[in-house]
Amino acid sequence: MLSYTERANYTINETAKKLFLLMDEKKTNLCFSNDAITKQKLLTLANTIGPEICILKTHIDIVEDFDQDLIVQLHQVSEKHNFLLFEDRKFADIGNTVKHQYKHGIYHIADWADITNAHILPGPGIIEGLREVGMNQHRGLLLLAEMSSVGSLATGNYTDKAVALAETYKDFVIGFISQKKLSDNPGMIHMTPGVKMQDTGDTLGQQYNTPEHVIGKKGSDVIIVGRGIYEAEDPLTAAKEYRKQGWEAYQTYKK
Ligand code: S5P
Repeated sequence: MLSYTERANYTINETAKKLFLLMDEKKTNLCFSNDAITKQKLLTLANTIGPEICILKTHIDIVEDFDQDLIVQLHQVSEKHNFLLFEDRKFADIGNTVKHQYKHGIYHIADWADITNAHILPGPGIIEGLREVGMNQHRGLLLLAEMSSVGSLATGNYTDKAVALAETYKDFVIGFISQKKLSDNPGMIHMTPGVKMQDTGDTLGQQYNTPEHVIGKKGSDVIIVGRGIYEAEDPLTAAKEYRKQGWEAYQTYKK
């Protein structure tokens, strides 16, 4: 297997290149899922966990006191600690609608999120719509090829279709949300949610695996961790541990 830096040569997408280089430079393949519902909590967590991560993932529409200043500050924190911003919007509509959802409304996601993601349920038009907006701003898109939850319908043919679509639109699609490595193209990045060291799941269908399982055994690239970090007694110590385990797992897997 190649290093993340070597893999940067296999993608033409600027955000993907930046991410691969950043991961090696900072020695982290940890994405923190910052699911805070207040501006202050979100920013405090971003500042605390920032030094440990390559990506900060948000659900911007759950923040009760959202305002434009949050975006300004989030951007500043991302520059200070050198990580990318990923808005976990999970677009799912026809091309023309997602184009507006990505660019307009109150969140203007395309203006600040380096990465966003989409379901492929509507077919290629959803990628084309997002691409019309995102390519001009050098953004990257992840396709939801698999999900971590019990009974997910994103399996088999559906998952294969996501891999094929990613190849067709590889100037904009940078990889997948998946539970394992799906593509043999080294330029595609696999990010895996459902990662926690202690629990095996929650009461609403979430299923957890360890960093070692996800990266070391399943060949994913980036671990996405939410409650494992922000509900820990000491979030920074927890983040350091996930970072260490995720990083070591890739170094072993790569050999
Ligand atoms: O299949 C998925 C895809 C995603 S993006 N399963 C997920 O859990 N996610 C997201 O990852 C989910 O929306 C949440 O923000 C995060 C997992 O959070 P945790 O607290 O369970 O680690």
